[in-house]
Parts: sequence; structure tokens; C-alpha cells
Amino acid sequence: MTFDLFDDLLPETPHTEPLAAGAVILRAFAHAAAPALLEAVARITASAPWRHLVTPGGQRMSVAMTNCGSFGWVSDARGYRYEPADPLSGQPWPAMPEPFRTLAAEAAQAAGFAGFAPDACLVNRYLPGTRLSLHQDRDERDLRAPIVSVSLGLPATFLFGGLQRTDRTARVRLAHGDVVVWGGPSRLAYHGVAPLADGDHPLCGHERINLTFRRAR
Ligand code: MD6
Ligand code: FE
Repeated sequence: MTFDLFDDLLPETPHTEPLAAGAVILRAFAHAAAPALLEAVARITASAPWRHLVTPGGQRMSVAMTNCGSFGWVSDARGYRYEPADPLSGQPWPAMPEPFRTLAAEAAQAAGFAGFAPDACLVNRYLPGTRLSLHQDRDERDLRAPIVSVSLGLPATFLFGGLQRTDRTARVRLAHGDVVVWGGPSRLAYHGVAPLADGDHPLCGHERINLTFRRAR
């Protein structure tokens, strides 16, 4: 038992928790790498700034997003897709930093998915009140590759459902340094993030940052 106040200063001992068939939580797996990951996020957002994408239905997303890697996930009136260049600048997305690539491959390996080589990393920023409604990640070409999702900063309540939007959802707390690896029979499970509660994180202040690594093409 630890007190919430100390969660991010005294991380849990790293361990694996099953989430569903094909999905595991690697508690504290990214805790040691977190400062380097956050420095890299600052470099990425200096060239590909945070933006609020609009869904094909015309809704402004409350999550602010950017990308790094060979492909970036974007949404606009034309739909959801991966693009090799940032539509804001016309330039390629920032390269995937070496600490990102290494962490994603090691986490996938630890979850039983050897050889994961992400070509896309969606970077998400949550502020208090930001939420992500239930969705499937289905814009990737090869659904055999897992997704590796890294949580940094303020804790969030992750909603994890089934293959139908109406299936009941489990609520899972994801704290700074936790990594979710997600593939196989869970690859198309519906999931989302409940509105972020305010807090003050020693490294991230009032933010939660999520890195979602994919094999897009
Ligand atoms: C987030 N994550 O945690 C949003 N998608 O901020 C996702 O949408 C997600 O964590 C697919 C697999 C894992 C994820
Ligand atoms: Fe997702």
C-alpha cells in the first residue's frame, strides 16, 4: 500500500499485471526513462507543436496531439489516417528519438511481442478535464503488431472495454511510468480515458502525457 502523494516519487516495484487477453500493464516500466522521454517530448513539440485535431464529424478533440516517427496519426474532415508529413508545416514529423524506440521495443518484448519496430508515435497531452472518448485503434495496416502506450505525469483512469462499443468497460488507473502493451485478441478493443483530475506532478505539473507507439505501415 502506498499513498497517492508518493506514487510518483516512490514508484511501485516494476511488475506485470494482466489486463485482458493480449493486453498487459507493465507497472513502472518507464519510470527510470521518464525524464529523458519528457525532454524528447519538449524537442518534438518545438518543431511539431501541440494541436487540437477535429474529428471527421466536426468535433474538436480535447486532447492536444502531435507525432514523431515516419508516420503521424491525423484527423480532419477527410477522416482518420497516417501522414508522413505534419500538415501544419508540410515537413516530415520529427524523427523518433532513440530512447522512445528502445523503450517501446523493450516493453513489447517484456509483454511477449518480440521484434516490435514502431514507425509512428502519437504523443497526447491531457490537462485537467481532458478526456478521450471510447474508440478503437484501427487505422494501422498490420493489426498483428501490438500497441505500446506509455503514461507520464498525472495519473489517469483508463477505460477498457470489449470488441463492441456497448460492452462494459473496466476502469484502470495508469500512473507515471506505467506502460500498457496491447495486441492479439485485444488489438481492436474499445478504450478511452476518463476526464483528467487535476493534480501537481513533480515532472509534469498539471499535465498527463501519453506516448502511443504503433506500426502504421
Ligand atoms: C491514452 N491511449 O492513454 C490514450 N490506444 O492517453 C490510447 O488511446 C491507446 O493507451 C491504443 C492502445 C493503448 C492506448
Ligand atoms: Fe487508442
